This record gives sequence, structure tokens and C-alpha cells, in this order.
Amino acid sequence: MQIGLVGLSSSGKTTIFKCLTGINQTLKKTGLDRGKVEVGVAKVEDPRLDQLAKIYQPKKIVPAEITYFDIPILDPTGNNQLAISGQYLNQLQLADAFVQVIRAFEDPSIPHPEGVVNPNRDIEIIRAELVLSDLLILEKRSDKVKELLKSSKGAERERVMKEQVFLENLKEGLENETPHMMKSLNSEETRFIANYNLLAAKPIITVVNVDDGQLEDNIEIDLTKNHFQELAGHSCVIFNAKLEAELMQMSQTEQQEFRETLGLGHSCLHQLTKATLDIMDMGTFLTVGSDEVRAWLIKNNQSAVSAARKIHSDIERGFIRAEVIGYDDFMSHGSMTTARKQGLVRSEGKSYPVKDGDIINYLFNV
Ligand SMILES: Nc1nc2c(ncn2[C@@H]2O[C@H](COP(=O)(O)OP(=O)(O)O)[C@@H](O)[C@H]2O)c(=O)[nH]1
Ligand SMILES: [Mg+2]
Repeated sequence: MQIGLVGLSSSGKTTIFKCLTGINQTLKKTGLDRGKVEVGVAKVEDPRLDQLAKIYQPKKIVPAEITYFDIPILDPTGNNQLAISGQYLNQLQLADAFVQVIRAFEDPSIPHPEGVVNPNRDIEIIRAELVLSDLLILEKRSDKVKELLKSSKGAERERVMKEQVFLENLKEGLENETPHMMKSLNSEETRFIANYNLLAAKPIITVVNVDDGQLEDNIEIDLTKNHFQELAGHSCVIFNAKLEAELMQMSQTEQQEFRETLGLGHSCLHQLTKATLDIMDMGTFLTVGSDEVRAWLIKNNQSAVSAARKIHSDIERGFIRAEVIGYDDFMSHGSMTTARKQGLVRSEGKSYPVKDGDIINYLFNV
């Protein structure tokens, strides 16, 4: 899973990226990293792994990982041209979802590219940029469809004609910022739209980057205008990225103390990885043993056999059955032997929908 960080320059993207991926570089005063896409991996905090490790004393504890990239896409280009193009567009299209970083903090020493701080305007700017580049994607597809129409016949020609009408409606909807028909897509249209890989149709998590004093304030963020997000999903988290980055430099104990003293909630890493899993409808299943205790990313309710592929394609191919116990059930007994005796370890087949927190032992044959 890959998540793209987007936002105007000096909104705090790189600061957040470092909080997530732990790349320990000196935080710069201004966004001088213009032009470079950075890719890093965030380890999903999971207290269940620590508890299981106490029981199994494994050689390795391996948390699930989410890839984030920091893309300086909306940094001002100095000429009012479309900022998203070429390699940036390709990179953004690779994302499964976006984290849009919206600046709410005031700091006269860090100029805002638009002059003044205004979170709702920035949300609009980002949305407009995404929609603009989507229109270009649709324009290109329209040209292609016109070509296809010349050469296609029969049922294929009918399909192409349907797509042409769909494209025109979609473009009109996007131009007028009312892609309402998105709500009633039929299966064919759903396939069309999946192929276009539109940016505005990806799920989006909004980070409102605030200053200390603002944490308690009510910052009114308006996410309602984004019609696509009603369908693709959106969520919102609020924290002070700069402070989070400073806390990241401290030891675990120190960090804990500071969080309590300052009345801060979970870390930026925790909040964002959680929001990412939630919006993608993903979770983790767990494997245990004396070698390693490990969390594996899955789509919630993914079939046991396809989840096995995460570990190894041999397990998927040679799948016999999965021995499954929920984390809470396991912990209430603290040992697999006892849980087994109590009949809590279930034997599940290929199509079993895997749940977050399932501890799985695959039996397979290759
Ligand atoms: N005061 C304050 N400064 C911040 C906050 N978040 C980021 N900054 C500062 O804003 C500047 C730009 O941040 P950066 O992460 O590079 O923004 P980017 O251009 O979006 O990547 C840096 O000097 C950060 O230290 C915040 O919450 N409060
Ligand atoms: Mg940056």
C-alpha cells in the first residue's frame, strides 16, 4: 500500500513524512527540498505485537509497514500553470490514497505561498489541482476513445460509444464540480472509472497542521464540497507536526512524559497509520512463533487463501487450512495449548474472511 502526502509548500509535509518514516535528517527551515519525491516506510504501531512477544520471546518482532511518499507537487511554480504533470502525475497515480496536509499554524518566519493562512482555501486549491489533472487524464482518454471508435465494430463499438458518453458526462461533472452521477455508477462505468485512475477519486485523509495554542481551538474545516470524497472516503486528523517531530527525537519514556504533561493524544505516526488503515478498510493478521511475531497487512475480510500470499505464494498454492484464533481469545488464555484445549482455535477453509487481530497458523503442502 502506498500513500502520497500532498499539500501546498510549507504546510508541513516533509515534517510529517519524517515523523512517519523516521528518516532522521535535520528539519529544514523552509521547503528547499523542492522537486524531489521521497519514499519511506512507516511501521504500524501495534501493542498486540508487544504482548505476543512477551509470551513467545521471538528472535524478531516485525510490524506491518505502510509506504508513504512525500511529493512536493503543489510547491509554487511561480507561474500559474498546472503543477501536476509528468513524473509527479505518475507518482500520484501510484498512490492508493492521499494524505493532504493543510496548514493552520501561523508563523511569520515561514511564509505561506498564498500570503495568508487559510485552511479552507488550501483545501480548495488542492482539490482544484487534482480535478484539473483528472480533466487532462479524461481528455487523453477521450482522444483514445475517438480513435477506437474508428476501428471497432459490433459489441465492441457499442461499448466504446457508451464509454464516450460516460467520459463526456464525467468531464462535465468535474468541470462544474458536481460529479454527482458518481453515486449511481453501473458495473461497466465502475470499470471505466477504475481504469482512469483519477486522483480526485482516491480516498483522502486531511491533516490539519496546527500550532500549540490552536490544539483546543475549533478550526472549522469544510470537507463537504468534495463530492468525490463522499464516495472514496475521507477522514480528518489534527496535530502539531513540528511538535510531533520534536517529540520523535526523544526517548520513548521522555516522549511519554511530554505527551502526558502537554495533554497530547497519540503520536502523529499512530494517528496517521490508523487513519490510513481505516480509510483503506485494512487491518492486520498476526503470526506467532519463537522465530518471529509478525503483523501482516490485509484488506479486512480478505479470504484466508489470498491473505496467505502475503507470507508466501507457496502457502497460497498449497493451502490446506488455516488455524485461527482471535487475539483477545488468545490473550485470555495466554497459551496456544490451553486455547486449543478450550476449542478456541478454529479450523478455517480457503474462503474464511480474515479479521483484524486474527492469529493464523497456515497448514499447507507444497
Ligand atoms: N510553527 C509551526 N511550524 C511548523 C509546523 N509544521 C511544520 N512547521 C515548519 O514549517 C516549515 C515547513 O515545513 P515542511 O515540513 O518542510 O513543509 P513542506 O514544504 O510542506 O514539506 C518547517 O520550518 C517546519 O519546521 C507547525 O505545526 N507549527
Ligand atoms: Mg517538503
